[in-house]
Amino acid sequence: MTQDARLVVVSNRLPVVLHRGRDGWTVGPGAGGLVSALGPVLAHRGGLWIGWPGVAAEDAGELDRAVAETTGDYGLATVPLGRGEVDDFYYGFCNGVIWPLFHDLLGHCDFNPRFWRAYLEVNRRFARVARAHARPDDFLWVHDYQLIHVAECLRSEGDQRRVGFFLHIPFPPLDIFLNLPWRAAILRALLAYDLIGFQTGRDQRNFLDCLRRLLPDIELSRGGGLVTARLGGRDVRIGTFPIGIDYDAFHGEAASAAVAAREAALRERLGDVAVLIGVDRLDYTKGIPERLRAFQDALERHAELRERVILIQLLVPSREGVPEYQKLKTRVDRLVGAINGRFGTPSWVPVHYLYRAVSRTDLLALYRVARAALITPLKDGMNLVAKEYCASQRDGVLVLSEFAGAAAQLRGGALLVNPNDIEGVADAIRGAVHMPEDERRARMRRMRRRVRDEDIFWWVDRYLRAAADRELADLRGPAEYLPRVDYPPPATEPPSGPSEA
Ligand code: GDG
Repeated sequence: MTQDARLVVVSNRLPVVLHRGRDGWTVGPGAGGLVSALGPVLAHRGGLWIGWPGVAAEDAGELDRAVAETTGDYGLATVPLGRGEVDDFYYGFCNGVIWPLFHDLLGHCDFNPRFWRAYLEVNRRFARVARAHARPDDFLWVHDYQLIHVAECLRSEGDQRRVGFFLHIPFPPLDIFLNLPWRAAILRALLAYDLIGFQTGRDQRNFLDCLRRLLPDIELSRGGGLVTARLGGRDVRIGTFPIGIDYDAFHGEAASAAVAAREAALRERLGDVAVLIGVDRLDYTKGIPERLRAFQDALERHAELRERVILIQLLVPSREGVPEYQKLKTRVDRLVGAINGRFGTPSWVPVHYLYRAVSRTDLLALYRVARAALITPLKDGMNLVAKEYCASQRDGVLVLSEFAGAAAQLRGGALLVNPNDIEGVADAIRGAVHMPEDERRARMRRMRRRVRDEDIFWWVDRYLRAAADRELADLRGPAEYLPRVDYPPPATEPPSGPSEA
């Protein structure tokens, strides 16, 4: 790829907001970090974004034409999906197989062979649309677990253009990966790319481990921050590219008058309490019940927190048609009710629970008002909320799961917790509430610097430089985060469980 090759982005969803009016569809530009980072690159080099518009083909009507005619800085092309495909490909394989498996949650997987066939068929369709629209010297950048097979589909048609892949979610360890009935096909499909990007050193290590153990003939070599895998005469480069946010946009908007007004109104209504926030899509990977149990334990064991703290838990509805997600919602509803019933008083409700999306202004006001953000996923590719909180705050505390990709970059300032350790998270909540202001500021300053320096534009630039074989020497990503185990234990460490004697 030359440095100025046209860029074609391929992702499951197109970055558009759709509205169906009486006169048909109106299509507006989408918001979000990926769009704001890739938009200027696409506009500058000329480019195209290919994806599913988010409406089943049977309901789409004139949608494809409306999307194609949308004039922006770059082109859009749609991949139509029928209702059955949305069920089997999107809900079935993507969200019922790869999503849980890659988050180490084997018990949530439904390895239905029909889902696999739909996955292959839809990936083939994405590849066909890409071939129809892309020029031979374009660079194709395929995003995420929904589209692992696109490069292989292209190769099977004799297409040798350069294609890169970025995995937004974690890559699982070998023993988990081996459970996948289609493990060999998935591994081979990944090796059809020219560059594979992971969020963290952990994910890259897991992937390389799978390659080493399952493909003994593979040759791996390191250089300039990347690993090159050589197999069957092909080279595939592999690297760690932690995704960032549009720091300036968040930082600037968080300081705006509109957000300040919302924050002041919120503060006045909430009174003199320390506000903790949780902001998540409703998903079983996000550790929401575990977090609520930790909050409950904090109120139980640290009675001084009662009537002094509240938790505002924002849950954005997601994959609502899936029974798994409905069950989770019921569990969360019950836990919230139990905590409020057990600890609430006529003048104090411990958990404020919102089950909907809020506006960006309201989200930023929440970030601003919060003494601490509780970000405790069981596993997460990165977790952008952690970074957005840092960009919006001056003296808040970030309680962050060791298993969020963001831990590798934010370990210098966050209170890192194991989300399964209910008492440990409860103690971190207490620590956050009692932390002196100068320590809070110092920790937040360290994290903010990192989020600012390693923002979404840094991410795009590093990936595209790696794709163009340029200046690899400074490409090294953040070191993998692993908790430390002291041996022998320091004299002050309390025993962690009942003695076995
Ligand atoms: C995948 C990976 C990886 C949330 N509530 C509202 C709202 N949000 C926005 C946040 C944030 C985004 O949604 C959530 O991003 P995450 O990174 O936390 O999570 P996933 O959706 O699971 O994303 C993840 C990511 O891809 C990027 O690579 O970090 O690990 O799972 O931006 O701000 N936005 C508004 N209202 C809400 O109520 N406006």
